[in-house]
Amino acid sequence: MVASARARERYPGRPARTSRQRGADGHRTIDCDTTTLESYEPTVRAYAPQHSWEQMVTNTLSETDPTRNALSPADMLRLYRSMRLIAAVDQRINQEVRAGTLNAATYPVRGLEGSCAAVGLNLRPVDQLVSTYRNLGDALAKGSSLDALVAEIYGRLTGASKGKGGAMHLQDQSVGFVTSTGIVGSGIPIAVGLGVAAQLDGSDRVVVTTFGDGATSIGAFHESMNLASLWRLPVIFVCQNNQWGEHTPIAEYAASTDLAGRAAAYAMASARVDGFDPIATALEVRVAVERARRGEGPTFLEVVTYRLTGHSGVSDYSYVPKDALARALERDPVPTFRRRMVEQGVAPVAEIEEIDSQIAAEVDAAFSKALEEPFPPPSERFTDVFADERLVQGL
Ligand SMILES: Cc1ncc(C[n+]2csc(CCOP(=O)(O)OP(=O)(O)O)c2C)c(N)n1
Ligand SMILES: [Mg+2]
Repeated sequence: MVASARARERYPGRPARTSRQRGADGHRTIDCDTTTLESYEPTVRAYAPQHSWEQMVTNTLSETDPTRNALSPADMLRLYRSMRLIAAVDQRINQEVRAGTLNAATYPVRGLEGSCAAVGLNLRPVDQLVSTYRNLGDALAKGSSLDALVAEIYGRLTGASKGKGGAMHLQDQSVGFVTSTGIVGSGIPIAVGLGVAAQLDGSDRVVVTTFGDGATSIGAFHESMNLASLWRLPVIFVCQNNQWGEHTPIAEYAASTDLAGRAAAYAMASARVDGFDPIATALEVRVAVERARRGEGPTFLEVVTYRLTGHSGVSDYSYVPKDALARALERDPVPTFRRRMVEQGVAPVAEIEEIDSQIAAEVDAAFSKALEEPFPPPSERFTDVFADERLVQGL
């Protein structure tokens, strides 16, 4: 059996790409299936290489896209609720860290609330999400249990990982929030592996991986993009471009700041979208999810935002130019979206206020409860650490 036929038998869900034949002159030629190739056309939708984040944001598709308000009021309220929850938990964590009452490695998500909520809005529990250390918004938007998440951050036994993962390694398998990783770019190949599994299962699960702008300069990013496009995997690469990799601005570490454009090298569909606009982002994510579910392969989304805080915990960020930060803060996603919903009459102000106070109460309750929970006992120290526990027990 020739290799391509064998591959098709083993991986029935994978679309055929090319078959190789010997040409009349004895050289190898490639016989392409043109219908397949047509749908491989990269569709980089809206980008222009820019170095200023404001230019990047204002040049996005969302500014001109006639569908930019095409979300139902119910979906807008779901988006707002999710954003508000993310912001409330993020603020509370920062407050506790600053007060010295929470000792954990935390990474603020202020500025990312809309883009995280936009991803969550379009995924089902069976769909999977792989995140980074900056994982709080992803975890909550994917539907992680608030109590289990807060208990995990405090290292308690009732945490989603029995207190052994902590803030940096949040996960909640019950809602498809598969894992978070601390090594820049390392979640990306994990998501591609999950995409292979979804394809081999013949399921319509989609996998989303989120990562920072810095991760696009990591080798694993490029290997993953190539394989995902080659095998047309149901994976969506969501790059949260906050313009900074730790203390270094993007233009100082990336030869090209045109991140969406990188997808073209792998013949992958891509779009750049204003991440401070949750509606525009949700619509782009929706297109990508629908493509993936239809078996049309991966999409790269560059979600342009700005880091509104320090890199980690409550760290100093005096190195961030004051004027750029001030302009970005004018578009702080939660208050901006709230104002927009009120102006457009999406819901009465009283209903929005009710959401705000409900969330404040839920967050208070989760933080109080976590402090009452026990720490894991010493007998738990080796469980769930290795697949084969005999390795650590010396058996
Ligand atoms: C492979 C690797 N190199 C360096 C680090 C240290 N480090 C942690 S976060 C970070 C910045 C990454 O920036 P980006 O990918 O843009 O994500 P952001 O923190 O801005 O969300 C770096 C360099 C790491 N964790 N892993
Ligand atoms: Mg970054």
